[in-house]
Amino acid sequence: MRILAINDISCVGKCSLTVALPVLSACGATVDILPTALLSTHTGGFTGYTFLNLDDEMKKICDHWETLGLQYDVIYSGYLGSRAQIEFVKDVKRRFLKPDGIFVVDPVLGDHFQFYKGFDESFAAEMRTLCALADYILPNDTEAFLLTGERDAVRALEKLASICPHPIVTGAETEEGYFLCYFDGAVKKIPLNKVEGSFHGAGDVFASAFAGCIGNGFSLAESLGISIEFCHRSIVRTAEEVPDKKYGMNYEKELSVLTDAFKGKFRA
Ligand code: PXL
Repeated sequence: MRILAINDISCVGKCSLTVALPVLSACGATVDILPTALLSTHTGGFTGYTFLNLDDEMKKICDHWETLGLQYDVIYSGYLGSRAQIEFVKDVKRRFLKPDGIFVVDPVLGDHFQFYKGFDESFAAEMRTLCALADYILPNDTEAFLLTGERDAVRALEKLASICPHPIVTGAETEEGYFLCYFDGAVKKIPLNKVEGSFHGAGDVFASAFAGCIGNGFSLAESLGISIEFCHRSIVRTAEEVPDKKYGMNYEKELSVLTDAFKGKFRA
């Protein structure tokens, strides 16, 4: 299974491509990368970080790839550095996704009901147009709100289901409890064990595992089950081991959740 991960390289802080590469490799995938930006750290909690937008380089990289005839089973996009990049990713999907390939979009916009630095309403509106081309989207509760204007995660999910067949809202807090909700012909809910605290990079850990599972032929419910288990164990470990959560998740020693799940299951 060959997957293209489109995301930034944050050199420190364990998110985006530095997470996608090892996690997808543990899922047995051949992972190619299209970096969107190069940062000294991610933008969540660090100050003074460097940011190099790779808009022009992405175009050159893709023009070269076209001469190689590359085609992907899965394209998984995450952090995009500009509105122009969102447009470009639509083009990448058209050029490089196999006709029966799967397009997974993590619409990275924000957390704690706020935009990440550099993003705004017009960026969210553009991101919605990318979500409309996806088979699966994985917003957190904040992103579901920023995409739909609905604070209630289930109502947001219902709105998202009108633009994408399989929206998945990764953390919904209601009076009923804490759960992941997803749409698969109808709204479905999976209860989650909440660990107190904020875990930077959890969305990337989860989305990378999900893309690896769904691309390898696991069902939607199976893919969610495996990714939730992997992400939850990584969060528990991070809560115990990482004093400063902006340095990201200690997911590495939990990769066996994925390698075990994938025993005998790898697509060529
Ligand atoms: O994990 C999401 C993410 C990805 N990439 C960059 C970020 C963030 C969240 O802060 O800053 C650069």
